[in-house]
Amino acid sequence: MFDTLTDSFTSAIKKIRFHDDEKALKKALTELKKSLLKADVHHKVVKELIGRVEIETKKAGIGKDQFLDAMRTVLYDLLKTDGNQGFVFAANPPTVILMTGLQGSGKTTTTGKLAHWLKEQKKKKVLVVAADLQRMAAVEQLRQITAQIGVELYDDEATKNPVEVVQAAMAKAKNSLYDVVLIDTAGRLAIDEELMDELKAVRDAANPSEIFYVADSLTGQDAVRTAQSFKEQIGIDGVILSKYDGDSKGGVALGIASQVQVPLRFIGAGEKMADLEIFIPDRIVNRLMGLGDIEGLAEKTANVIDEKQAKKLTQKIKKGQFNFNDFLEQMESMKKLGSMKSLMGMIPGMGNMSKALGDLDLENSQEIKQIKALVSSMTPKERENPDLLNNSRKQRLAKGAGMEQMDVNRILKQFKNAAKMAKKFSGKKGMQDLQNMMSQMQGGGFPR
Ligand SMILES: Nc1nc2c(ncn2[C@@H]2O[C@H](COP(=O)(O)OP(=O)(O)O)[C@@H](O)[C@H]2O)c(=O)[nH]1
Ligand SMILES: [Mg+2]
Repeated sequence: MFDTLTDSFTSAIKKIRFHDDEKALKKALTELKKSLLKADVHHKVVKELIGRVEIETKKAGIGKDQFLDAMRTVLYDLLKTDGNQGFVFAANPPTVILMTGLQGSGKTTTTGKLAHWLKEQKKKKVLVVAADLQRMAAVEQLRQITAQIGVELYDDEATKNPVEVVQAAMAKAKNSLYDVVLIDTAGRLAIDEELMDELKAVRDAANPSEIFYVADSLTGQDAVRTAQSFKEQIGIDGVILSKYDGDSKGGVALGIASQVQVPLRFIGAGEKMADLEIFIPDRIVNRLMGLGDIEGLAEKTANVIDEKQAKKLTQKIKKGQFNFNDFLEQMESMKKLGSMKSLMGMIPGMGNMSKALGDLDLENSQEIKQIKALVSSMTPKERENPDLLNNSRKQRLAKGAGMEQMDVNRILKQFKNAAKMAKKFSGKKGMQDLQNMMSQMQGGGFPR
């Protein structure tokens, strides 16, 4: 999901050696600056980031580890803005969220995604409220979305007054003990007084726990400006960036929180209901630096397999026991997880590969089919411990899966490396190990 940004950071990191001089630092920073600007990060944000990384690195002594540390600290400060992070439940349910934004920004879709996320990941009872009565099709769109995800909708086509709808919906939510109420509102193509007046009336009727602003990331800096106006006029507590999968360069995600001074809470990257990711600054920092996000991956997986299984899996990864049986199981569940691109970015060491594998179609990819064919012909014991495979077994497996023995060796080796890497980075010492490894690599890529 953050390919462009991650590329910018990882290639800057590679430019600095374990011990290095000011010239190298300058060179790395200049390059980082260029690529961030190219990715559409606002120039003031870039300036601030580069300046602080330079100061912090010099303070600690120029070298790869210090550079990494400085970047991590500065990025974290940049992304972490005062206010709630992720999704916060109100002390007294229901938690009421008012969804706002311009027309076409992705409010209705995002309301559906958020409802889906709350239902599947947090096991909450959610009521979605259709308070966009401006467009004829708006209620119908929400009806289809909520039916698809199996979440209840409150709508009332007898009235054109969103305030009435919201009042009735709130009464229902309280009586029927809903955990969360998500209110989808009308937008306009641009900010106007009428819209703001309607929103204020709806806001006062709903008395929301939080107001989310949905910003279309494809509109770049415009998204930042409109978010600022919404903040001034009705007050917003969080931003959700939508359409992050589009060909936007992604830079807006880096600057929006610090520019608007409101935390970025979620990112929507795709048209499917599962394509919503929670934005937690310290996890994102790791991903931006190409270090993956084991925690996020485990959570996302828990959405599809159950929580116990996900814990077991994390434990297995930590102990280096992740095997081909787990792999097959994961492949099956991953189909339900939304876009491959965002998943790959969460796997340590795989960030670089996410571009290549980004549009991989799990069901139809030749490579995955081969791996599956290969794994299916192994005995359960062999899947647990591929080291049991001797040459003649490998040869037979290759034949069975329609490949050369060379391919079998390659797949086994890749798998072993991936499992090793995952283990390494999932432990408490993971980040330290990674830094050490990167310093030793001196500009090389991750070993495959
Ligand atoms: N590719 C992509 N399309 C999105 C995303 N979010 C919303 N859309 C599309 O953007 C269009 C407008 O979305 P909608 O939710 O109706 O916007 P609203 O007017 O703010 O309610 C629809 O065609 C959605 O499918 C996203 O994250 N990725
Ligand atoms: Mg809408």
